[in-house]
Amino acid sequence: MAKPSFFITTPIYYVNAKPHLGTAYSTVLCDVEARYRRATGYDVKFLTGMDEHGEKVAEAAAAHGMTPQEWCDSQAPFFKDLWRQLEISNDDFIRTTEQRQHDAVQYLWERMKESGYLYKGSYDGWYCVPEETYFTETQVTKSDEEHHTEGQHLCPDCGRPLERVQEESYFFKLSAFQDRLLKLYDEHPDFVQPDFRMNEVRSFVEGGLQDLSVSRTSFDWGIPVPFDEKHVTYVWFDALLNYMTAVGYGVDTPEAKAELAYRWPAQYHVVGKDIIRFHCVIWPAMLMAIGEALPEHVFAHGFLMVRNEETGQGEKMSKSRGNAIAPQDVIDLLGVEGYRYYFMTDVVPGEDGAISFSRMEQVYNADLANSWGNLVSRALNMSAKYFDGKTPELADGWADEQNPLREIAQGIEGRYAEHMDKLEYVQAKDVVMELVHAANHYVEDMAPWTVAKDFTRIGELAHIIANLLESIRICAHLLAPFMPETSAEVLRRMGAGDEVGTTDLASVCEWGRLVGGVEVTKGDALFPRLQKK
Ligand code: ME8
Repeated sequence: MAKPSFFITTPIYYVNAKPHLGTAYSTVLCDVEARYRRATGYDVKFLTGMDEHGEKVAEAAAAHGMTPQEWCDSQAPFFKDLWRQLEISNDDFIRTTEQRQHDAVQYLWERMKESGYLYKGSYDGWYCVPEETYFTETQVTKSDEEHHTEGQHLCPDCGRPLERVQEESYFFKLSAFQDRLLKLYDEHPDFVQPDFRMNEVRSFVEGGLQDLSVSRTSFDWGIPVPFDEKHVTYVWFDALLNYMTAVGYGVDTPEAKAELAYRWPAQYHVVGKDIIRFHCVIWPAMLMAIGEALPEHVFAHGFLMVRNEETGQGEKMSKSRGNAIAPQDVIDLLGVEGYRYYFMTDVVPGEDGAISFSRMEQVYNADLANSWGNLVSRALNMSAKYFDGKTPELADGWADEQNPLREIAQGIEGRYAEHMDKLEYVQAKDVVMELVHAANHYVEDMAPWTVAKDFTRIGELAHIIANLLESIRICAHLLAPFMPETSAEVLRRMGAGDEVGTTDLASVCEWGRLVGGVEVTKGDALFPRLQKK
């Protein structure tokens, strides 16, 4: 039977700056889910990419003396290289300056025109370039005199000065969708996750919706409107469509139509809380207007903040505050796998997370060096030492015997999956670490080194080591979405390398699949302990 599709997307990032900890956070978050879904039998499409149009990117290009296209081309490698380094397993990388996006956006314009939800008018209001967002007079706040010229208009979201825009523009009749959006939220309460974000979206829509200007004439770095070439597409109208472009929207071939039917709607758009309105209000309304299916879920994660060690409070990361942390700084400290583990299991995805180097070291040492890494190394060393470089030979029925590890491992995949299905990675990690901790305690309780002194107890020793290795094998599979390379290495070291890349996680996690009498490799420490600097 064909595998079910699972289509998951990151936001496409503006190329005004290099990828940073925040953009990497969303991307790793999706990667973990994509890997988990592949392991549970889905045919995954994991999409990420770059948002290349708009004023912000055009300004960045000009500041570097390049054309916008040259600038975007020069930035693409920074994104692609960091994603490769962070083991991001995306299946596609879309750039909005590609021909496929140009064609899809022009196709969208034609469908919008037919829909009756498009009209020509003129926009007279405020625009925030850093956020690429329109604001009405009533939404903007006046600056306080201390920080800005009196009367200057500031962005209500980011606080930076706004630009006055007066131009001819096409409008999308967003105001016509209020009732339909509210009905969507009522009928699909999990459309926006986590649920407290849904309340935010709902009250925004209840407050009334304004029609949205979706083309620009005072500026030209965008996709031309096919029936009115002096207009270019508003960058968000362009950007949101990337999700459908990547699965064949607007392409008139049987293959593309089949791809679209198979892949769309997406199961998850993962975004930061800053762009919820675009994804939970504007995007579904656009899709309703053109009669396309809506994505199943939008998962909005919080923002990474830097913990101020003096106040204990999380602060916004910024170059001007001098507290920005570069991905490379964290990779240098924790390694790539430690990086992924830290951000994915110590920051609650829905909430803002205060991060710090001291917390990173603490989590790495406690969970990876002292618990997981230590367990693997002890068990493999003992197996090699007591069983001639191999896993113990297993007696028939060995796996049916009761022991505390088997008890925890039973049904573990189901408990873990309940959380992984909802991107609840902290809880999913707790499920796995319970077994890791229990296995470390088991080593102490069973004291295999004492048992090994008495050759009449060799059968007992084989059981102890087998129980440990079996727990490790299962944990390696469950940790693989977070730390793919380490898990693959652990499985290889214990002679279970053929299980790497499973697509049937539930059955490989059944207790009792350990293979006896195969060679083990001791290897170097997986997570050398970090010393306090
Ligand atoms: O908004 N913590 O692009 P963008 C966590 N092009 N995540 C963060 C973060 C932080 N401190 N800072 C940024 C855009 N992010 C549009 C998207 S999608 C059709 C178009 C992440 O480059 C988070 O996912 O400004 C946020 O939503 C995204 O980067 C914004 O990236």
